[in-house]
Amino acid sequence: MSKATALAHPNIALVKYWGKRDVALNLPAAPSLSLTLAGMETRTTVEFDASFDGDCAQINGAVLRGPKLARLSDFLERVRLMSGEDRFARVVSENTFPTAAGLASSASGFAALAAAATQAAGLDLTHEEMSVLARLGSGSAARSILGGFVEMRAGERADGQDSFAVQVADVNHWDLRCIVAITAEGEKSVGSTDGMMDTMLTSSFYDAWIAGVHEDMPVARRAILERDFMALAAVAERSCLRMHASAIAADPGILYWNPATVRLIHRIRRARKDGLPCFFTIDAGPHVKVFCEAGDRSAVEAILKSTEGVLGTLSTRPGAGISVG
Ligand code: 2P0
Repeated sequence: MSKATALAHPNIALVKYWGKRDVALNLPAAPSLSLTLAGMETRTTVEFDASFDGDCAQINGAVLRGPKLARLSDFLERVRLMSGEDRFARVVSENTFPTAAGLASSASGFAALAAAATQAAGLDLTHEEMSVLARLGSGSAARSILGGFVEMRAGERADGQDSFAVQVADVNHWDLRCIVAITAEGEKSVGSTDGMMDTMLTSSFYDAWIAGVHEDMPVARRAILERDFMALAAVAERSCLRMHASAIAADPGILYWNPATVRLIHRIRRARKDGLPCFFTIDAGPHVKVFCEAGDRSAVEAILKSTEGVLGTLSTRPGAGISVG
């Protein structure tokens, strides 16, 4: 078979990934922990054909060029080396959510690409091998290979073969909701890869941030396994704010938030104080993701929708890992 289609979901980190121990291999400096989300998805078709004279790709109908095409082509080259496939590929990908705006499109994008490209090239990889491959495209993509609650291992080996994602709890473990409040249109000003690199090289808070991640991981893992919402709220907000603090302390400082982002932080904390169990997290963009239990979804949505500067909301729930076909 030289053509295959795969589906992948984004994931939202509860303990964030922000820093690499090896830039070329995309090896994270510390572990991270995420929830894979149904309700947003990437569907990608890869076709290898002898008539193509180069790799080509489109995402949501737009033709990819320049550095973005080069990043995708480098990834396909790895698949060609692994499989012996020597033809170029055409990649057609659709996201059901805004691309490159802090909604983890590179996570679901490279997870779906890894699954579709390996299938089209005739490879049969384990989830671990698929996660290692997806990581080479984008660090967070390694987590989207699996469903439910997922831990990314930083690993220690220089070749990165021990740096892959493992499942902590499956998609049915805890019926949480994650409501995304969209607070801006268009692509963010500083991409994750660049923002992370600037933080590593120039932030005086970077070492303290990484040290804190190692403490947060067992706390978050236990909160998930025991379904302790308030414990998860505390560790997830702490991880989010410390990650952003490390970026803000870069030189020049990187600030992903807009006024609506800050407004939402205050509203969510106030709602929690008033008795509604919910917490926020924010990635490399201005949107705010709010977690709650299934029964509190409409109350949380009402708060988000009534906040000035919120352009819309997306409701998501625990999702499955990659699927092919
Ligand atoms: C995360 N983010 O854990 C963190 C929180 C953004 C903020 O993983 O350079 O696009 O491709 O490895 O995967 C975004 O980082 O970066 C990310 P690369 P990626 O979800």
